[in-house]
Amino acid sequence: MTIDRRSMLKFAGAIPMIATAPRVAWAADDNAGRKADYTLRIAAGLVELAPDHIVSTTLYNGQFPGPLLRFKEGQRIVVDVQNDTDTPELVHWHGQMIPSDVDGAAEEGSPFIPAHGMRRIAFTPRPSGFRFYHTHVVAGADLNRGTYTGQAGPVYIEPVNNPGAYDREVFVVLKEFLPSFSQGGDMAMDFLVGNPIKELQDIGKKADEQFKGPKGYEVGYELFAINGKMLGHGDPIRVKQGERVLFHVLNASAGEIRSLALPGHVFRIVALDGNQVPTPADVPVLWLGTAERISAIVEMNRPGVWVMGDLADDDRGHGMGIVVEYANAKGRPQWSKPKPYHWDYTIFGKAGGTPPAPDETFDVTVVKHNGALNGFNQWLLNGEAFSMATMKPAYTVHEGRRYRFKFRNASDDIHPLHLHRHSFELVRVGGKPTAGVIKDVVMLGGFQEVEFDFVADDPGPTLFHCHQQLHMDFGFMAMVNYV
Ligand SMILES: [Cu+2]
Repeated sequence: MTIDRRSMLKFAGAIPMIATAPRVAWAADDNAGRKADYTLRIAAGLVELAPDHIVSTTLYNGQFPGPLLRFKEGQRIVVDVQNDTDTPELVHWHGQMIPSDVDGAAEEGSPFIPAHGMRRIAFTPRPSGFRFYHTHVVAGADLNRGTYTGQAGPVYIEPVNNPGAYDREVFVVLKEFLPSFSQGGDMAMDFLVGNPIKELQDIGKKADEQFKGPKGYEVGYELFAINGKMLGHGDPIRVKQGERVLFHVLNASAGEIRSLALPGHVFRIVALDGNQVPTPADVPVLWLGTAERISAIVEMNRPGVWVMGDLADDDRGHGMGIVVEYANAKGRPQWSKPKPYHWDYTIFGKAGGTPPAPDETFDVTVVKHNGALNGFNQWLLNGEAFSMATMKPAYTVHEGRRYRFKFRNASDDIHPLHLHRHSFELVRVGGKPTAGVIKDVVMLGGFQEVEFDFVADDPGPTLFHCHQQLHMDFGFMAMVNYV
């Protein structure tokens, strides 16, 4: 998925790959009769991760990742979604502020795309930046459903003004394949800044005493890939000395946290979740929770053939990497492990800035009930697991007001918290105050706290959830409802 800026327009024009006109009359649709700008076809297909590793999964337009969709901010688009599978589907437009009925979450009232049926979706893309689209169905115990499949693809919404001081743009989609359940329990990861809070550890310990027994299920993966190819099997990213390459990195995992390093090079982070950061900063390693995006510029000043890959040797060894090759460089791709680096969102914030005081704060404590649901962990927010029957827990907001979520994690898992249809501003992460960092997913560390603000500026039912598929399916969701 390497594209130079010149060929971009050509590429964008080629995207409506399947231009089948819908044979259904679209009543009450202002776009009736108009041809769709894009068509997405959901169907089973094969991904050749490597010649001896061909996996079968559900895909968009028969490919992984799904086609890069380039929209223009404020320019209304029409997408036809054809579902050629046996089960109803949903396409969620992650990171966009669009109406609830097209956002793609059943909890918000978006209609399903029926099995072997079609739905036309029309909306005005916003805000500009790096977004993505993915399925939003419940997988539960079915690892052939939801984000365990290959249903994910990048979206880039062109801003009205495009400043970007770079020579080339490369989209990088990180994804695991062949999931399976295990009960060993994941290894705790300690790459986030901040320290565990004793009070939260005590709450977690009490819950663990109540829910003893074997560890709840976790999901592990056999194969790993960047842009749908295992390390060494796709085309390398070909660069020239002195070039400034803008990487748009998406963690399209169903629940893994990913790291990415390019030996001898630094990433200058310019945007998080598609939103420009107040203070671009150089980092040796990218860390991305599930569904997070990072846009970073790398100055190509160390000729050679390199592996850009995950820090975890096992995951990289099973495919999580891609070769970066300088013009005229030869030899085997080189990897070296960077020094340990702690991920800190606040370094990208506005120095000395303080977000405005919120009109109201929602305090939410996250507790795990180990193995409570037939061996699956159940997740509770202030003692309540999400239920589709009651649509609770729920938080009520008034349009125009500013709200603060304060999450307290009484578990050792890291949770990538995601709010639909709104962006939020980080207020405090790992004990450090910050301002000006606008995101739609943020990692909540084990036994830590995170605070973020959002302005209720997009009326309509709005879903909040942990982006770990296994967590959201077993309780870790809530509604935000406008009065
Ligand atoms: Cu979670």
